[in-house]
Amino acid sequence: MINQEIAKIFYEIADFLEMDGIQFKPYAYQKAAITLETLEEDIEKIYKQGGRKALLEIPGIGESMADKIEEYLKSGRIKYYDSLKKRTPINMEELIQVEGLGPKRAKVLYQKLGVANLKDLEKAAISHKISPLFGFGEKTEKNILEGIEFLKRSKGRFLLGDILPRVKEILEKLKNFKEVEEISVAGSVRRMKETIGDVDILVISKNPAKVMDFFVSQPGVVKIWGKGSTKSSIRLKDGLDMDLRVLPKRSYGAALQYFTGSKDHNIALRKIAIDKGLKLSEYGLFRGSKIIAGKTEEEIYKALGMVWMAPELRENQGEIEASIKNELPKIVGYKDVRGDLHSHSNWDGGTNTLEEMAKYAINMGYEYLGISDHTKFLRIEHGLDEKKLDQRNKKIDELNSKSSILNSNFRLLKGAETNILNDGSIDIRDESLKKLDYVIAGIHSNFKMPREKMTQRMINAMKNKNVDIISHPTGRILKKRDEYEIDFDKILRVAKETGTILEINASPWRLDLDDQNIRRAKEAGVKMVINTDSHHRDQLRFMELGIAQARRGWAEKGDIINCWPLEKMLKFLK
Ligand code: DGT
Ligand code: CA
Ligand code: CA
Repeated sequence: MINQEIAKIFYEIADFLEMDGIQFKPYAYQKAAITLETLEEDIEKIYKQGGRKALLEIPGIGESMADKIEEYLKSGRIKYYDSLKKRTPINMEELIQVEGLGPKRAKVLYQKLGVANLKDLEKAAISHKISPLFGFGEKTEKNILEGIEFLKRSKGRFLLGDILPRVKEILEKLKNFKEVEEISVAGSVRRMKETIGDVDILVISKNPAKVMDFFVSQPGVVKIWGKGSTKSSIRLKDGLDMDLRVLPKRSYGAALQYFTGSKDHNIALRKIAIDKGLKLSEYGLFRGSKIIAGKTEEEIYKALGMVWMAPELRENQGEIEASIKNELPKIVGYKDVRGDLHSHSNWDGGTNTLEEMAKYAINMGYEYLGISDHTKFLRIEHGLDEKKLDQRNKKIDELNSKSSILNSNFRLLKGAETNILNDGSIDIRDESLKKLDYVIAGIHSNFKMPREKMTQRMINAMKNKNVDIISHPTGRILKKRDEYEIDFDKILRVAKETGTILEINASPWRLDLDDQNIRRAKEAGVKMVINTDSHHRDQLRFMELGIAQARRGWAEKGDIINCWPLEKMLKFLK
């Protein structure tokens, strides 16, 4: 989508400006980029229908941003960006992906060593040219090398959050194509895995050739790996591959089961079939040459002595055994979440007002929305001090009391996302925290502490009577930063003791806790909350990604406090 293209350029402009030490302006570009990235509607369509005026009506888009969007829609380029890029011709996007390397450091490396891309950077680090530079040192050089290694490991995989909207779009298009009778996504996308290698799509059609023609002629296709009557593969502009298979009706369920995977799940399933004297393949379940199941997934699992299970569970992590014993968990459903406890308003530099956030949440069918603005340690993000927090609370009370503004069955909750300082203390006074409906605490600095210190830091925070929730508990950033070193078992024990809730952060860049840790938390009897960490109202839609991870971690409604009735949840938080 063109929204994404422009957002990407805005992010880069922000980085170039930050590189030159320019204040505030980068932030405006980042904000506009987030807005574009999360906008539901196509910006080109908005512009065509409402012109420049419609652009200016979008929150976060001012005159200068509207100019640039207009320019890009008309000419396919933004001259301002071109001029910045010409002055410092480096691959900024690639370089700052490396953890610990920001735009300012990238500039130094370019000026001193001519580092323009990731390859140059790796060469410079390996030959120890970076450590002697002023402000860098051996530790930084080592961190850069580690960062590059991390990037290499996650290369070629895409974020589920980036892929899912695109998959939905193409499925919709194919569904409306008259030769398509039935369609489903399979593979890791159907299992809602946090990162995706390629997209697998299955179709029933009597006219495969027409479907294939339609598929390979999608906009954005840069390469056709193969085109046949049963399978075609394409590559899209940004390197994402999609496979499409056309199948006969009688084996659609078998194919769906097979291509949903995971591979490990399939291998275990095939063994069970063999033990029963059967043969399982993507064409069906066979006894000798006779097909005994294949039309639906349900009948295949049933014929194998099992009950059907959600794709999110299919990782061969015990789900097969549980299914045979009919002891599968009743995992949380996509509609079970009643509200979101982690969102940021414009009080702390987020994009939207309290009212705008609330209205969006009401539209999503929520009973409540928790506003958890940043507190003072994060000054760059306008973290609130005690006084400002009080003012914001007053405003929330006002909104709640006026049913003309908000729907009377809906409530805004007063929260904050506080910072856990190095010693585990919280960056804002207890008296302030006591006035809130709930308190989130998270680590936003000093990620590279030794394991024991980091564990103690978090334990100290959990022991604070006012802290209810730990946000993004392991600190990972997908494709960018590993979890910090922490004794997670110990964290779970203390969380259980203190009644602290661990967050399943649904932001597509985090998804933290991950499925494995969710499972461990559940087994330890620790309660969790699925939160989006929205800095823009449209990001409230990330909830789906968090729920998916909860499902992958076998979590049930009882494990997730924002699936509970509001009163019960608030009581638990107190
Ligand atoms: P990805 O694309 O890396 O995110 O992960 P998947 O799970 O989508 O894997 P992909 O696209 O290679 O294959 C789709 C499904 O096809 C996979 O989940 C299970 C099935 N499959 C692929 N290769 C094998 C195999 O060698 N044996 C079995 N039993 N199934 C396989
Ligand atoms: Ca795949
Ligand atoms: Ca594939």
